[in-house]
Amino acid sequence: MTKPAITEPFENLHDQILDAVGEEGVVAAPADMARYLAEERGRFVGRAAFVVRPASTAEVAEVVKLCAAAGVGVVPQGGNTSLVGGSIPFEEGDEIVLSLERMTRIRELDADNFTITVEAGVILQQVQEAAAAADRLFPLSLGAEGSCRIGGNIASNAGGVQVLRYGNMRDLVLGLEVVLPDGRIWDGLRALRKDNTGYDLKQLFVGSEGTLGVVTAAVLKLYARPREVVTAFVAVPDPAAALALLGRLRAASGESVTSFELIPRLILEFALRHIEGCRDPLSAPQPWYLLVELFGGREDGGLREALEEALAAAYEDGTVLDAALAESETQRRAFWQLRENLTEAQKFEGGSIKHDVSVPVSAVPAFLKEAEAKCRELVPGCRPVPFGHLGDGNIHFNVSQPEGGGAAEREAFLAGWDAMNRAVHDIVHRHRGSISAEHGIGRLKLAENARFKSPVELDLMRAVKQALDPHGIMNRGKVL
Ligand code: FAD
Ligand code: 2HG
Ligand code: ZN
Repeated sequence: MTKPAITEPFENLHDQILDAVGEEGVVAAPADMARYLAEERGRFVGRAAFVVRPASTAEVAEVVKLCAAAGVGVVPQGGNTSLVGGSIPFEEGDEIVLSLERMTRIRELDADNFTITVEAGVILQQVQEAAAAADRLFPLSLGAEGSCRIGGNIASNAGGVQVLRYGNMRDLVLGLEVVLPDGRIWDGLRALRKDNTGYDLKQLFVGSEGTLGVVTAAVLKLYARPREVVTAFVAVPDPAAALALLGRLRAASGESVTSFELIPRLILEFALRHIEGCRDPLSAPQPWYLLVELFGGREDGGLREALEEALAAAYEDGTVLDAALAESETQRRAFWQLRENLTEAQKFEGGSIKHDVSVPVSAVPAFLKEAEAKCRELVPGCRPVPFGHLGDGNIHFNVSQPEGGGAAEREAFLAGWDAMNRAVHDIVHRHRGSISAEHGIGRLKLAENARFKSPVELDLMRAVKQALDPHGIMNRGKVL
C-alpha cells in the first residue's frame, strides 16, 4: 500500500471511519483507489475523499451515520460493472465510495424454502454455484456474473439472459436488509412468498441505484435446477421471422424457452475476428442469428425433440434458414462464449454508441428498421449491431463507428453520442418503450430520462427520494 493522501476537510471523518472499520476497511492512497474510481469503458473517471470497505452491516451503518453527520455524500459500489456510471463518484472528490466487497457471506441456504440469504458483496456467480451445490437454480445470469455483486444487481435491477423465463432481479428478491441514509438499519430480510402487510418497501430499493440506501443483504428466490437443457444456434432471415419463431417455440415447448438472444451477422463477425476461440457455429454466413435455450424439469422430457420438430417446420416455410443444436456441454459453452463476448468484441471496432432499450416484443422488428435508418442518416457508414434479449423486448441497439477510422474518427463519432441517443430514444418513445431496459440511469441517462418521464412521475420519484434521503447523502446526482 502506498501512503494515504487525505485532504484536510476530510481528515476528521477519515479518522472517525478508520476507528469504526479498521485499517483494512479504508483505502486512501491514490494508486489503490484508482480501481474504484473508473468504470468498465473508462467513460467516467471520478474522484473520492477515500474509499471505505466495511465488513459488516453494523460497520456500514456506522460509516453512513458518520457521513450523514459530516454532510459527505456516499457512493455505494459492488463489482463496479455498471454501464451507466452509477457506481463512480463525481469529479469534485467530495464523496466517499462505500464498497461492499468485504461483505461476502452466504448467511443461509434454505433448500426447502427455495431461498438463499446473502450479503451484498457476494459475487453473482458464487450465488449461482451455492444454489447448484444444493441442487437448486439461482437464475439471474449475465455476462459480468464473474465480477458483479448481488447488491449491485439489486440496486440496478439487473436483467440478463433468462428474464423471459424467471424475470429480472426485482422478481427474484423476497427480502432486504438496508442501511438507510441516516444510518438506521431496516431488517426486511423476510423469506415469504406472501406478505400483504402494507407498502412493498423492498421494491423501492430494487433499481434505486444506491440513491435511497445501502443494501447490505438479501433473501433471494431459488428454483428447481433444470434436468434438461437444450441449446440451439439458429439462423433467421430477419427479426420478424425471429419473432414468429419465438411464438411457435413458446407454444411447442410448454413455455420452456429460457433464453432467446438476437445476434446480427456483423457483431458475430466482430467476435470471430477479435475473440480467441470463437467459431462460427453454422457453415455459411446468415443475416441474423438466435441463441435459443430451453430448460425442462425431466431428463427425458422430450424438449430436444420438440425443438427439433419446431425448427424443421420453420425451416420448411423459410422462417428458419439453418440451425445447430449443441451436442455437448462444450458446444453449448461455445455458443454462449460467442454471445457473452459481444460487448468485448465491439471494443476492437472503435467507438460504440450504446442504447439499452426495450419496446413491446411485437414492436422490435419495426423499431429496428426505423432506428437503423435514422442512425445511417445521421452518420453515413455507421454500423448498427443491435443484439440482445429479444425474448423480453430488450435490445442493445449499439452502433459502431464507420469502418477503418482512427482515434480522430473515433472522437468525432463519439461526439455525436447525445444526438444519436436522442434520435433513437424518440423512436423508442413512439413505440411506448423504455430508454433504459436493464442498465439503469446512473449519470449517463439523466437528461434523457428527464426528457421522457412525465412531470407527475418525476414528482413522485422526487417525493420518494426526499422522504428517504432528505439531506441528499446517497449517490447524489444519480437517477434524478
Ligand atoms: P456496480 O456497478 O458496483 O453498481 C451499480 C449501481 O448500484 C450503482 O449505482 C451503485 O451505486 C449501486 N450499488 C451497488 N451496490 C450497492 C448496494 N449494496 N447498495 C445500494 N446500491 C448499490 N446488466 C444487465 O442488467 N444485464 C446484462 O446482461 C448485463 N450484462 C453485462 C455485461 C458486461 C460485460 C458488463 C460489464 C455489464 C453488464 N451489465 C448487465 C451491467 C451491470 O448492471 C451489471 O453487470 C450488474 O448488475 C452491476 O452490478 P455491480 O455489482 O457491478 O454494481
Ligand atoms: C449484454 O446483454 C449486456 O451483453 C451488455 O447487457 C450490453 O454492451 C452492451 O451494451
Ligand atoms: Zn443485456
